[in-house]
Order: sequence, then structure tokens, then C-alpha cells
Amino acid sequence: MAFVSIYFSLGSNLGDREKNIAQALRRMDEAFEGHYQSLSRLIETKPMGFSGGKFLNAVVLYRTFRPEGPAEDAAMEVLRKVKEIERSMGRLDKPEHDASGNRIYHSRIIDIDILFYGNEIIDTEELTIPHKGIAERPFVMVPLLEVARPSLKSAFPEYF
Ligand code: PH2
Ligand code: MG
Ligand code: MG
Repeated sequence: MAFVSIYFSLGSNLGDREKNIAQALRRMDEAFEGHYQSLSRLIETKPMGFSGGKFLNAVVLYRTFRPEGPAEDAAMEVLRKVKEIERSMGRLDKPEHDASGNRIYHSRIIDIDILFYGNEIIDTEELTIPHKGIAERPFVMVPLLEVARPSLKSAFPEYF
């Protein structure tokens, strides 16, 4: 059986943020048929790119079954699952863009973004993997480094 490592970013800046993240993780454990492999600390961050309440952000790693077939299809299935979890938790807003095509962000109960799907590079209308914003977003990079540390250590033993 083939397995794949999927890194996700989690964020919440509405309601009981800690409870929202805990609930998202429970639902992800169900959706990906197993407990996550690794979870970062929850960090409190100011919203980037819009104004609103402070976030709790985290990164989580799942190792889960990789169905046969194109990576695009497998990753789209993961996207459908996390979107369904967002919806089931009460997130009803649809992606919005301004006149120049930039995303307009709103406060949210839960946001679950796919950062990496194994080593795959995916660029379709609906899905870009690796996620575009990783390097510019400290609220992603800081927890990601925590979770990715064991992989980085085996790839670069002289640095970690
Ligand atoms: N998510 C965004 C935009 N800005 N800022 C913080 N601090 N945390 C987020 O999760 C976040 C953000 C788009 O999804
Ligand atoms: Mg996001
Ligand atoms: Mg999102």
C-alpha cells in the first residue's frame, strides 16, 4: 500500500479558536482514517492581509493512504474532504476577489489549507500545491518548521 505525507495549515480567528482547531483535527482523523502523525504548537498571530481578530494557527502532518492514479485527482479528493469539514463546522463564505483579482479575506471559524501533498507539484484551476503563500507567511513557516524538522534532519543531517 502506498502512503503519502500531507502537510496542512490550520487557522481560526472566530469563536472558541482552540476548540475549533481541536474539532477540525478530530474530523480530519476520521476523514484520513488515522490519527495525525505530527502537530505543531498553536501560535497566536495577527491577521495578515485583512483586519479582524487574532488567529490561532498550526500545521499538522498526516500520513495517509495514497490512491492509485494521477496526483491531481488524489489531491482534489483531499481538498474536497477538507472543504467539507470547513462547511460542516459552519464556514459558509465563498472565495472572493477584488477588481485586480486579489483574494479578499474574511474572519473564519476554520481554514484548512493543503501545503504539500508528498513531493507533488500540482497547478490546476482549483488547486495549487505546494500552496502559494508558504514562504511569505510566518503563520505557516513557523509551525511548518516544527513539524517538518524530522524530515529536514534526515535530508540535511549536517544542519539539524
Ligand atoms: N489566513 C489567511 C490570510 N491571513 N493571517 C493569519 N494570521 N493567519 C491565517 O491563517 C491567515 C491570515 C488566508 O487564508
Ligand atoms: Mg488560508
Ligand atoms: Mg483556505
